[in-house]
Amino acid sequence: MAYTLFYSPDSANVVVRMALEEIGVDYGALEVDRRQDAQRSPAFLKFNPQGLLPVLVDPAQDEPLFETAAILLHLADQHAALKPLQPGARGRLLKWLFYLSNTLHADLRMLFYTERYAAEAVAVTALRPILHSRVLAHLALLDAEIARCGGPWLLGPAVSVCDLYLAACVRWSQLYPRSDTLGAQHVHALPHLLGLLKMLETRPAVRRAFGAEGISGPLFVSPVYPANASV
Ligand SMILES: N[C@@H](CCC(=O)N[C@@H](CS)C(=O)NCC(=O)O)C(=O)O
Repeated sequence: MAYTLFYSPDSANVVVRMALEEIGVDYGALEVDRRQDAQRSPAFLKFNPQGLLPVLVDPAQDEPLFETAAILLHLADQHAALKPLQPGARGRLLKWLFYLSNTLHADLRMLFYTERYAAEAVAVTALRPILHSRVLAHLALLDAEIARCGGPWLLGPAVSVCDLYLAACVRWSQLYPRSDTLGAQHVHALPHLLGLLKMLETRPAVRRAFGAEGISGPLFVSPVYPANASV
């Protein structure tokens, strides 16, 4: 039986969708309307009590999966795809996947939803530049890692789930929050990361994944807002 992906256009589900398209596995997709706050509806909270996207239902699992990195790792393991296959590289896959999830994505979430972390407007304004510097430092570290391991991908010669996650984070950093984004010049200053993003952007599976969410044009460097964006 096929997977079901719960999604909202350009939300973290697009990372999972890239993985599903790259693997070439059959899946269905159900939209959760964030404009109506449907991610907080009792019906959706049964799938993810955090009220966050993405959720992936795998009929072979006893519960729906949430957390982007967990879903990516599950898919990579199930299909022996989008990960280095040599046992000695397992640690590298895990450490960078967790880094993307609990450091880069977590700081981006603070940027996107700063008012949830700081009660007063003045604190929100003060926090944003700190978060911008943190995100830029993370991207610089990732750029250095691509160079260190010989590239062109984050884990070396083969594309992995980490590249999909990283590229989406770079995309969102240039789009959200709409009032205060990182400019594309920061990405242009990181040549190894830039090369990775440009390569990923041309992959048919990646374009299919974004296309399925109504997103076209440049995806990872100077991206444009999707007409159907929910945020
Ligand atoms: N830690 C979660 C974060 C997911 C997340 O931030 N999802 C956002 C969309 S990109 C969301 O559902 N936001 C709705 C909300 O916060 O109300 C993961 O890795 O899946």
